[in-house]
Amino acid sequence: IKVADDVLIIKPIIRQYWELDHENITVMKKLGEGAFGEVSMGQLKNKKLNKVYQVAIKQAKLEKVTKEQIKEFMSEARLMRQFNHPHVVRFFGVAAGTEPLYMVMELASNGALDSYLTKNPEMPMDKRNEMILQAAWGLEYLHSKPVLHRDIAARNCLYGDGKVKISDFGLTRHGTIYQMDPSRKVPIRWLAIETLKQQIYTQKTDVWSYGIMCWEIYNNGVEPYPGMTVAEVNQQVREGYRMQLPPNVSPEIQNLINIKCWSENPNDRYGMPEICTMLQKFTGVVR
Ligand code: ACK
Repeated sequence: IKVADDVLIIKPIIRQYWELDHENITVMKKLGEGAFGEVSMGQLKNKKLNKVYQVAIKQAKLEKVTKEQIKEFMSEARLMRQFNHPHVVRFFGVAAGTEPLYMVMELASNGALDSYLTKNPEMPMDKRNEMILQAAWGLEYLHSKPVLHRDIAARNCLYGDGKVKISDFGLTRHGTIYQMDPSRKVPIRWLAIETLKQQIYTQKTDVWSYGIMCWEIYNNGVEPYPGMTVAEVNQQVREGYRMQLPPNVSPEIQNLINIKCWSENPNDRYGMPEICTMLQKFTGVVR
């Protein structure tokens, strides 16, 4: 196999305990295209425990991806292996002994949250409220690690067994503050005002994006700021423009999103623990 200088990046992880063998992984049906290549459903065998898991498998083909992308794939794997939470997608490991690289994770029966929302427009309000609470639990957990997700959006969550699960940790970083290279492509519609202005990421910018994702959940997965171009969003959010939620969303939740997620001053926003507390009280749903 031609691996050229990428070998240097792959070698150190081969001896890790979370390395899986290709022979224990069966790729079955293709689910879609991810950032690094195909995502498929399949099976993972654990020979010691004599168990077979239904899993999702992300593939990365070395000849098709850049070194930078392989690094991202590996850093995603490295981060994910420390997570253990019902609302964060479970990570089984990486098979990196040969090509293509496999990242193996929990299979979410309903796939990506944005497409689930699009396909199920008749969903009752109670279920939407519970979804935003579940996502809040997942993000609260990540912030407790502490990591910043930096790309909270319905497209980066999964839905399965009645649970929202935060996924796609490609941009996730350890710590509580992160300054990004201004030349990188970013999801403008999900960004907080201070990220638009200064490329700064904090727990409070994740909270803003979480608010945008709540908006998606109440709007059947429609793209945020409908009818506006990215340039218009960038300018108008800086000038104070905020989206409206549908009128049937309860005033408490309207307030939570408008004030506690989208205030211009990050100090006026809630942290994830406060959001969880508020939503638990409001919905009466407990952990
Ligand atoms: O909406 P989908 O079927 O759900 O289309 C996308 C596709 O792969 C490309 O990302 C699906 N997908 C990704 N990860 C998982 C997973 N862990 N479980 C189930 N489906 C997944 C996603």
